[in-house]
Amino acid sequence: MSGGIFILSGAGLSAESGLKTFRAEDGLWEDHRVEDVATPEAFARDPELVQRFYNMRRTQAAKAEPNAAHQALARLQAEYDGTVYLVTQNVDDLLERAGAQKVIHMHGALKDAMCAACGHRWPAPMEMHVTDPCPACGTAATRPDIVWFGEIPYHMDAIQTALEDSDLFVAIGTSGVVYPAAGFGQMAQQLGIRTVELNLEASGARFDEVHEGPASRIVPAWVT
Ligand code: BV8
Repeated sequence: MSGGIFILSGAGLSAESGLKTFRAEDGLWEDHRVEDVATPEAFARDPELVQRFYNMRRTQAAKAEPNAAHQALARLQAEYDGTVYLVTQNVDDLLERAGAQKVIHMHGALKDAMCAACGHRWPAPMEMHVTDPCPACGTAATRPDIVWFGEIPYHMDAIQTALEDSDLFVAIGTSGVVYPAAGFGQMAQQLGIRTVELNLEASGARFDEVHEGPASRIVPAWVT
């Protein structure tokens, strides 16, 4: 059995499926910086504005199709004779829809809803409103099951274990700006793991190997 392959993906993996990245030239939504909308403070201040932002993202993600990069990663996970850990910062479900069996969504997922009062989770409807009562406790405190800036990412223990089980770390389509995800490459290097970047343009972070180009071309090429 070969060693694990730890694959961290960011918005660049889904860019060619038509889903905007965070730091694209505009990177704004309804004149709001994403960082100003994806926060608990924004939700407390104007919950319907935040719900509208995620309703738009959820609708866009549902209309998007997995691209060749998602498909190549799902194939790798199915065919590799070791474990392929697909750790994603993305909240879309394109890897799952490409056939990936296990995806670690460290920043949550658009397809899930959560109750801010009792923590109950359920499949999110396409359109969510904060007045929607929680199916478990009935409180009108519905929120997207998304990790906002200032909140603790999900599955951090599983991610640490996956890194320690891997002998290759690959970062795909991520600018390496947001922590703790941005620190995983350095953790890999400290563990003596070989690190590879696949990105439209090199992010500038230190990797043993860098491949530049669109994910839909360079990910399938790298996987084969
Ligand atoms: C936490 C869900 C504590 C929401 C997201 C000061 C210094 C350091 C850190 C901080 C600081 N102040 C605050 C912090 C912490 C903060 C942070 O890092 N802030 C940044 C802005 C400095 N982090 C947090 O708050 C995190 N929580 O720290 O808790 C803690 C931590 C650990 C343990 C205990 C406690 C929570 C952060 C999560 C926020 N939620 N997403 C939503 O989606 O709406 S973050 C969101 O932005 C994404 O999930 C992703 O993580 C990030 C965007 O990054 P990318 O995915 O890389 O996208 P980006 O647009 O930046 O880049 C696109 C890339 O794609 C580019 O490289 C481009 O070249 C490439 N590309 C484009 N097209 C293509 C392509 N590549 C290939 N092919 C293409 N076609």
